Amino acid sequence: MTTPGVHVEVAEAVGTVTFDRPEARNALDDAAKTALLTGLRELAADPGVRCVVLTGTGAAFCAGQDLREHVRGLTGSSPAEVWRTVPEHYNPIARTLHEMDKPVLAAVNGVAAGAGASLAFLADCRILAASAVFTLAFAGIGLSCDTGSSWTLPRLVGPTRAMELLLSGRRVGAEEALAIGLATEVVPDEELATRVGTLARTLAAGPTLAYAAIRRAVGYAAGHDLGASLEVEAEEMRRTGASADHRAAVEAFLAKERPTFTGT
Ligand code: T3D
Repeated sequence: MTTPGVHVEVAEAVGTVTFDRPEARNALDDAAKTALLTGLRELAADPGVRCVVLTGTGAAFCAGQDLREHVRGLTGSSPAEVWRTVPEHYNPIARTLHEMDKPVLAAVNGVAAGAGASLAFLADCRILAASAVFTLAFAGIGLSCDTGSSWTLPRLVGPTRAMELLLSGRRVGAEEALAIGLATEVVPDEELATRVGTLARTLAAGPTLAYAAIRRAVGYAAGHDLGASLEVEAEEMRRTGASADHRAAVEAFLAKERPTFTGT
């Protein structure tokens, strides 16, 4: 599916969402945000898609909110309308990424700024090109933070570093991102697509129900105490224990064979 600003394609059980406004560093205007939300919802609902990848065209991953469109809104006849984009676009986009029952990878090919960085932080793994950069650009334009970064960033790097990055908006290069826990892996620029493709296809051929359960358990535990988290772990073990993939995998183990996962 190709819509203005965002391209979505599915191949080999991997759904790839590409931010595609390279003339604006893939900044998100209303059309792009609508296409992003629609595309993510379709990928989330499609049982044939077992891994989702986010990436960008050209020099950037995503520069966050399109500031030209934003200023047009602020200086138009209904400036308050501008802020509807947070509940109507950014929040459901963040929830869809966080709640979908399949792993999400961010292939961060260049700069990820503002909400663009927040989108990458919602992924399970961030594979960075060596030239990629994060910048929490919100305060630099006099704004608070959004798209889940108040929730994800402290969990990724701790509250002290999160506050420093949000207050300063400074650029965090790939090697620093790896050192502080913002990146899963850093690869040479020219190897990013190959590395992410291999990882995405590996995950897409994996135990999808178990991956979804792990996502839910880790997400739940981030906001609950040990006792409650143990209860959720028990429930997810019961759920995944009833799956065809679990049954087939333990039988394959005992037969000293490699398991084949169907995602069921
Ligand atoms: O209601 C709401 O809207 C609130 C929601 C807010 C969520 C947010 O995301 S707030 C944060 C918004 N993003 C930013 O503040 C980042 C702004 N961009 C930059 O700081 C830099 O452009 C980058 C660090 C991303 C990249 O720098 P660089 O040197 O590689 O590129 P550049 O020369 O600055 O930009 C290249 C072009 O992209 C340029 O256009 P031009 O002059 O060639 O016609 C520039 O204006 C355009 N561009 C970059 N970012 C945006 C953008 N155009 C619109 N919106 C952008 N965010």
